[in-house]
Amino acid sequence: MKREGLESRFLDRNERALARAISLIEAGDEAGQALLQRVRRHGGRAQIVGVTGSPGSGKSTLTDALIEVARAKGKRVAVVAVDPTSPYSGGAILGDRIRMMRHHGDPGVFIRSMATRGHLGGLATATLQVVALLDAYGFDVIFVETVGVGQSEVDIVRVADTTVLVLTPGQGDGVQAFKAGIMEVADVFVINKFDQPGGDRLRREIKAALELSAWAPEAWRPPIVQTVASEGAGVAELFEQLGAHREHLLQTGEIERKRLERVRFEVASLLRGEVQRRVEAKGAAFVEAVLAGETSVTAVVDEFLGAVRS
Ligand SMILES: Nc1nc2c(ncn2[C@@H]2O[C@H](COP(=O)(O)OP(=O)(O)OP(=O)(O)O)[C@@H](O)[C@H]2O)c(=O)[nH]1
Ligand SMILES: [Mg+2]
Repeated sequence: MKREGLESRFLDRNERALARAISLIEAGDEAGQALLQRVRRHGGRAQIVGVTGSPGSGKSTLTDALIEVARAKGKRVAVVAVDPTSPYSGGAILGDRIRMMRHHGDPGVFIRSMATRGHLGGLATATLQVVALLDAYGFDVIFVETVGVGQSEVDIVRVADTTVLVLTPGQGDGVQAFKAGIMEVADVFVINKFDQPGGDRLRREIKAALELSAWAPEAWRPPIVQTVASEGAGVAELFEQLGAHREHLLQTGEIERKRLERVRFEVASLLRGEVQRRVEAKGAAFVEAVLAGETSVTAVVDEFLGAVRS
């Protein structure tokens, strides 16, 4: 009875119902999963944009500026700021919230910070499920801000429709990006803080790196956009490039593949979390048996999978 109420309020685009639904997902509550199952089919229209880059590169400032451009075009925008560094929302998230406060009261803008709580599959699964909710709710653009450090955060970016990699001049950032293997997932490169020295050089470095790849004729060639997010410079062009990439995804049919990939990733990360939990719950006996040569790791896994199946 109560659940049905939540569902219909959610589908009526009641913001408090949305906030409640997200809290249920974050807490790993069954009711959240049930709601998501029922509303998911309403999704599939939003453009999901991952915004990643080193700490302090200007991701939040840029996202905030993008909200402005998107709103001027009548788009409904949601932002999910993922903080993998702390299990509780820390100072950085608070800073983001305050910065984006000017959108408070605008029903076309929804901003949410995420941190790990009760969710079984960890932050990655919870984030994807929240994104699925926001999509079903009816936002046109969903920004997911993550710091490009940990592997799982990179993974979230891998399953966005469009991934924006924010780099800054003068920090050997380009080289760092190569190391993290994140260069390959970027659909749009942003050189933010272009008001600082070294922007042109970074641009040349990225260009040279891109030229090393063999591009199929119909492939999307990642553009390089230079911005001064704190002044809004270059942000309109960035927004245009996001639109161009979406157009490309629609024309090639890639958009559908991305959508399938997200669900696949959601299942995989939830499964990973569940397996981890069960292995930990199993105790130490099997470890001792492996160490004593009484059994093998593969035998333990077989036995374990058997137990999961039953
Ligand atoms: N000079 C200059 N400063 C900028 C620019 N964009 C952002 N900043 C400043 O850089 C600092 C960090 O910006 P944020 O937007 O918080 O960066 P972030 O990448 O979201 O940071 P984390 O979420 O902590 O990883 C802030 O003090 C911004 O005002 C820019 O284009 N030029
Ligand atoms: Mg930020």
